[in-house]
Amino acid sequence: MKSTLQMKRTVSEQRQSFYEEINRANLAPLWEVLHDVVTREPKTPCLPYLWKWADIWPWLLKASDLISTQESIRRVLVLENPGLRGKSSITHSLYGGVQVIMPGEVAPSHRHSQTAMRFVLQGKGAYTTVSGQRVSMNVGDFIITPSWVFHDHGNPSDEPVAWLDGLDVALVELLDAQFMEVDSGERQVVQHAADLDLARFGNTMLPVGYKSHSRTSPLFWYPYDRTREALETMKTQDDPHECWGHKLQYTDPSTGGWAMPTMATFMQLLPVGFRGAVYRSTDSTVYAVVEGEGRCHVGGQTLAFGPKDVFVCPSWMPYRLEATTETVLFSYSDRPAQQALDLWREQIG
Ligand code: 1HN
Repeated sequence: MKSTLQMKRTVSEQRQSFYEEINRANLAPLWEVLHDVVTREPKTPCLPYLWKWADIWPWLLKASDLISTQESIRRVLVLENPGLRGKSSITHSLYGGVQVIMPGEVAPSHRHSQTAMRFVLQGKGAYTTVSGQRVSMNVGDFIITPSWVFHDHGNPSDEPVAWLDGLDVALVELLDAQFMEVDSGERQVVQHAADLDLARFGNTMLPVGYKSHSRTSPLFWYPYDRTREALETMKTQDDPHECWGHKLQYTDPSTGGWAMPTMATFMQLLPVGFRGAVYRSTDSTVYAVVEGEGRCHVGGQTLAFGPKDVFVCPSWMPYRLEATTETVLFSYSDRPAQQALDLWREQIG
């Protein structure tokens, strides 16, 4: 007679050898991993983190001594989430990096299936040409580079210009839908300046007969002065939301929907002394500080932020925002992709 222990061992040994047998045929038992595959709540590798501009900026200048834009194609320091090292990701689905372009440099034209957005952190007078449209890049401007559209950047000014790049890199990789092409020339021929599209689409009106050809906004340039003015008016006449203060989302003016199909972008103002209530949502969010100083309490950490700092709040992790001085925050996340798939959730308070 075998003891119960021996029988148990036998069963577990039998299972183990069964697993090895089916493993050779690329089969695996779901029951061993079910609890990891379907979790009660999001289990993201993304960690909360803050990058201080005071650290990043000297390293960007050092990078500029070590490599040109010509050689690097894009001189960028990737903001790698500490929970996702080596994956070029700031959140599980999105990329974040800080790009600097020195006076006189040109970042050559190319296109890719990844959608990109730029948020200008430092300097003025650089430009990005998006689909033949020359967009000027000044602090606080939000700029869209749609999927599969040629773009080159240049800096004819006499100061370095730096911006935050956000792309849906990991999301596109997950879907195995990556394509990339180098343009025939270094720079595109400029067809028109971005103020034409701002006139066409940026005044709560549309050109008569306009028909959309993509899921990305026809407006590529959202200059900061307009966004700031809107928040200023809201601040004086509206009560701030308990979690996010005064917050606007960037839209495609022809649909009222998100400006990009995969990434949401926002700008919010936290009044001086604001102490936000707890909030969480399933879209891990990247914040860039435009103005002001404050704190983000997230995952047992206090992220003390100031101008040009970048920080991350992971999916479903409760966080709250506080502003010592009046604060303006830009942010982006994969919310439109989650909503398109009926996945997005939030919890307020
Ligand atoms: C890219 O094309 C740019 O065009 C910046 O400025 C960052 C990161 C990953 C893949 C492509 C750019 C990028 C990128």
